[in-house]
Amino acid sequence: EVLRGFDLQTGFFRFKQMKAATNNFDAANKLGEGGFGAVYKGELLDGTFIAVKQLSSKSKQGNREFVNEIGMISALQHPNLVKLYGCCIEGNQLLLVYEYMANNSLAHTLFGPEEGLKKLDWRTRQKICVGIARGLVYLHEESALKIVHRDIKTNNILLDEDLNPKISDFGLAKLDEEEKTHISTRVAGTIGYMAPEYALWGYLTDKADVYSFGVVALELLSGKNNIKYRPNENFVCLLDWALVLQQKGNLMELVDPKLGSQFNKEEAMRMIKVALLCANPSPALRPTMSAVVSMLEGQTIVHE
Ligand code: ACK
Repeated sequence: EVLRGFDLQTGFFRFKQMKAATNNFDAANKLGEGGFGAVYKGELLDGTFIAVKQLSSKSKQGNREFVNEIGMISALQHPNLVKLYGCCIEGNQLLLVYEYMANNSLAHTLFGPEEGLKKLDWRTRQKICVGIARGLVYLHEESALKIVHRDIKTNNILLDEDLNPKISDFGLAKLDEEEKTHISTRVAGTIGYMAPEYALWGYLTDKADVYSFGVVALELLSGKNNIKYRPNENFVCLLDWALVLQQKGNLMELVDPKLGSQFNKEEAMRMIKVALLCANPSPALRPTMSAVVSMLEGQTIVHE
């Protein structure tokens, strides 16, 4: 696949072309701000849409993560991971060029304007949930690198034109060591999605991603943001509320009322139970992502 602006000789995109593709990084083409800086929509001369991520700060940390991201992503290929077309390093400019994801992030669609949420019927939410899980199976178990993403959240799940989910933002990804454990020197992640052992002690294993996935699955099911949703002053987050409902035997109350009656109760219950297993405070008790996929697909019975 040859893309305009891509220099086959050097393997890099040319800055001039990226400037042209994004209309000189026009504010009107800005898709949003990510952890690294602004992301712009661009169009190559052959009509291919791209998303161009521009590193904003020249901080060492940022640069290191940026280069880390290039190395990581270019080695990864999976239908549930955002595809990296290439990068551009010219002067002090650092750009990452990705495939354009027409439906923005899952956070945008799930928590944004009402029209966004309308697209997310029950089947679509199931498809998104399993897709994210498959992307994580690939990262944790199938890719040669064995990667822990460290920052799985609805903002980092992008949706393509058919609402297929793809995991993005690998800047924080860390190589999973032999033992599948890693004591991190710097905790990076997002409050509301971070596993407790990682947030408190920097103890990082692939089970930290499993926890974050559990939170995302719960958000998908309820249409509510984990930290912004407070049913009343006794609860700090959606997850707390879910645990109370579990004890009361009222788990179905979690299902997004906007789904009306279009969802399948058995499937919804399975998704909630899997989400709660994943969000177990003890990492050892969380399932692996491949176990999650088989539970979501109904191949394995979910025990509480
Ligand atoms: O929720 P959003 O609209 O979707 O806002 C964020 C923003 O840029 C910062 O990350 C959007 N974004 C990131 N990568 C892409 C991409 N490949 N295609 C489309 N939008 C993207 C994201």
